[in-house]
Amino acid sequence: MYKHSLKDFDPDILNIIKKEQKRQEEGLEMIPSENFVSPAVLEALGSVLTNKYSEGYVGKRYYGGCEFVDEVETLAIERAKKIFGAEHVNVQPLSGAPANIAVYFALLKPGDIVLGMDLSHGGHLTHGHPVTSMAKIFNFIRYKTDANGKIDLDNLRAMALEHKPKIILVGYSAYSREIEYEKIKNIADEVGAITMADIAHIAGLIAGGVMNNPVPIFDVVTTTTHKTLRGPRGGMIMCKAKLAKAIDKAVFPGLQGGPHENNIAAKAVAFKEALEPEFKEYAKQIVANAKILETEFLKMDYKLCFGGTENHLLLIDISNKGLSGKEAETALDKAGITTNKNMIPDDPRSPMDPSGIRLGTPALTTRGFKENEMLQVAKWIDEAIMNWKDKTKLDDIRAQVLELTKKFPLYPTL
Ligand code: DSN
Repeated sequence: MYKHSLKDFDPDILNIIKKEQKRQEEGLEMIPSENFVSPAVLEALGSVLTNKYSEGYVGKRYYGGCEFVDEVETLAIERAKKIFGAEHVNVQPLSGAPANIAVYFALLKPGDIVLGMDLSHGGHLTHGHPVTSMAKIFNFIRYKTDANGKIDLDNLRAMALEHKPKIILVGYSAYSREIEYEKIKNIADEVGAITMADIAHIAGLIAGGVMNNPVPIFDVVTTTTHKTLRGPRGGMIMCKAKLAKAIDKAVFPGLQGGPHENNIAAKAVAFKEALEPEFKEYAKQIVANAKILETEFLKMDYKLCFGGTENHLLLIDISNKGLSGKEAETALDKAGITTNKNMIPDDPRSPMDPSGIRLGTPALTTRGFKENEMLQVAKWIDEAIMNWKDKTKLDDIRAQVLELTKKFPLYPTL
């Protein structure tokens, strides 16, 4: 029998995990797609469910011994249905990209047209960026935000009428505004398109009731489970019952093999957490915290793409501050604040050295940060950006960040 623990057997890996935990504890995590899962989610992830093969679906597996993973997967599905009001749920996608790819293969033929948002305007690579393999198979036409930084529905309608897409795709990675699903559904109906929303970034805000829910309206909705939804790394597809068979077949056997049942158990735990009343408070606070950043950055003459935020994230064009997104990301890292450099709409610079930074509030809100802390965070971000070449200043901010984070511990020490 196994006797060794990580501590005894592999101190190298344990030490790296400890360093990463320290980094997470001692810094301000502001990448909008990241979050901190609960110890209960971690426990499910690290469970013996990882040992089990279970190709197929509940009650229809290609392996024996699936009675308990069937129970796990059923709970995950039922809880997701309850949160989002979905007719059908597939919890097997390994992450957001495979979820989107599965939908394309389920519902499209090679060459079919998808109308999706341009990456630099807040879309996602898997929404048809030319570097992706999907762009070699399907025909993605990309729409953009207008001069005011909003999605212009008249333009979207005109594009839909012109291109007659098979799918109209909404849901974004950097766009910070609410989405008018009903109106988009009407456009899709006019041209006979399938409606698809990728709610990876905002799933937790929808679960918490602070953003519009496309699930009852749209044909198919994909998400990751590890962003605002605060579960393990993973994906999920929700759809109307009429599409269930095609979606399930596209996930398995079309794209994936054995589902990761430890991950699915952790999704189920996160979904249970999302059904608790406290999760509504959490979601509300995420948006309130983002609003504080919006107000403070506007006061300090930062250019907010899309005019501001109605969700958990802000995309900031920092070209008027005399540095690039990459330089800002590096300076903020040195100050103990983790963000990511990001393209702004029609960015004249390159993806590895763009004009913007993207930041968000889900992880800090999990830590317990509220309005007062966010005011301080906005101040530190500005100080780091304005003093990006000054090592002493950045060290000084980092020391202050450390003091604040000590008051908001995350996990027991390893
Ligand atoms: N990488 C994710 C994000 O940061 O938004 C999306 O896939």
